[in-house]
Amino acid sequence: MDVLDVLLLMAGFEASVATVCPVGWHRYGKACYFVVNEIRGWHIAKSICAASQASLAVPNSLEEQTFIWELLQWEFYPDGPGNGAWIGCNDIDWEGDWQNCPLRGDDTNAYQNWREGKPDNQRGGADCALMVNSAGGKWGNQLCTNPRYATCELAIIDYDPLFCLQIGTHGHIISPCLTDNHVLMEFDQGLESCGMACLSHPKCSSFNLKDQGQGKTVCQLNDLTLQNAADEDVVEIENCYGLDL
Ligand SMILES: [Ca+2]
Ligand SMILES: [Ca+2]
Repeated sequence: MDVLDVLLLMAGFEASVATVCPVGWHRYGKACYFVVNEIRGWHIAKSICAASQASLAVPNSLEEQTFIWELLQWEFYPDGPGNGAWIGCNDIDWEGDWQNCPLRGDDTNAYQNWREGKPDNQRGGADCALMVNSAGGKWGNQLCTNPRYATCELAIIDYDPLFCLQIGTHGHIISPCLTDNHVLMEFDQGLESCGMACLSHPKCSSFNLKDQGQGKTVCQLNDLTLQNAADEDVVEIENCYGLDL
């Protein structure tokens, strides 16, 4: 066989399921985001997120801020999220002690995006932060009871995927590829990026890496799972399952 066929499977299918975003959520980096498309007070919005084991989103970088803001723009195209969308920053417990976000002027280098003059303590209790539509997403603070949209953030379990590679006595990887009719997509990628692509694809449960020669590999993402395989094809190697086709 001049084509090196490799079968790679993530360790534990349940673990890999937990690392993809639920339907309707949007992946960015190591988190999934969901727009609460109804106007609610900050505490209710927080509990809506909590119902999905998520928290109100906290932008921790310019890139994350931009992603969340563009998601809101997309969700509420073309006018944006009305009077704004709650984020997780608040000084509910102690006036001026902003949880999850630094206070304006904080010198820790933690990301902040307060609009001019914010946060303040207008009307004696503007304890919850939001992305302000009219300020291009910069943060303001308002009464927590104000009805606003919101964005939830769900961290993805961060683990190093473990791959099963069956190595023959000659040192080559000998596992055969999965059947072609389970391929979701294919593209040129190396081992690590192919595995990461599979992790971030909601339907990917396994992948092939085909050696095309001259150092080139093709990555195929598959939707084949153990449920699709005949019992006699499944092999278990320590913590990993593979398909012995
Ligand atoms: Ca965040
Ligand atoms: Ca306050």
